[in-house]
Amino acid sequence: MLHIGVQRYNYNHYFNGRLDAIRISKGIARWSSNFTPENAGHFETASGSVVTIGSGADTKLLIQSNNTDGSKNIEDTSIFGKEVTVNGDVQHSTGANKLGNTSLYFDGTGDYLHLNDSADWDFGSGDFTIDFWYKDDGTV
Ligand SMILES: [Ca+2]
Repeated sequence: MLHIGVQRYNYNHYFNGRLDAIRISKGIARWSSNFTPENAGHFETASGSVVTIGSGADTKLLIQSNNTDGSKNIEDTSIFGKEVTVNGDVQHSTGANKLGNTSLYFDGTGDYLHLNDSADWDFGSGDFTIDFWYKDDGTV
């Protein structure tokens, strides 16, 4: 399985902050040289919406946040459409969005996303890329 937002070892360290445009890619090293994030072809905004570029078969998971404030309707918009289960109250939230209307807010208490086990999470010895936007609301 894959959990996003919690340390799986003992389930008592939860992420407090925001994530946006979470993408897991297998079989491709997307960022192999210096780049400027806004212009790197990852996502771009057009006509007020988020446009995904490069969401082909290499993209095994893509969780964007472009929803209404407070919505818990969190979806994998890769072509695989994996089921995303919300634990706690992970939700789309306005106020600190990076791409689209919202980002995913994790309040630091019991919040994480669950995805079922998949061979897509086993990277083996090949190339892979995990990328996302991140804003920490907690204290270390
Ligand atoms: Ca919570």
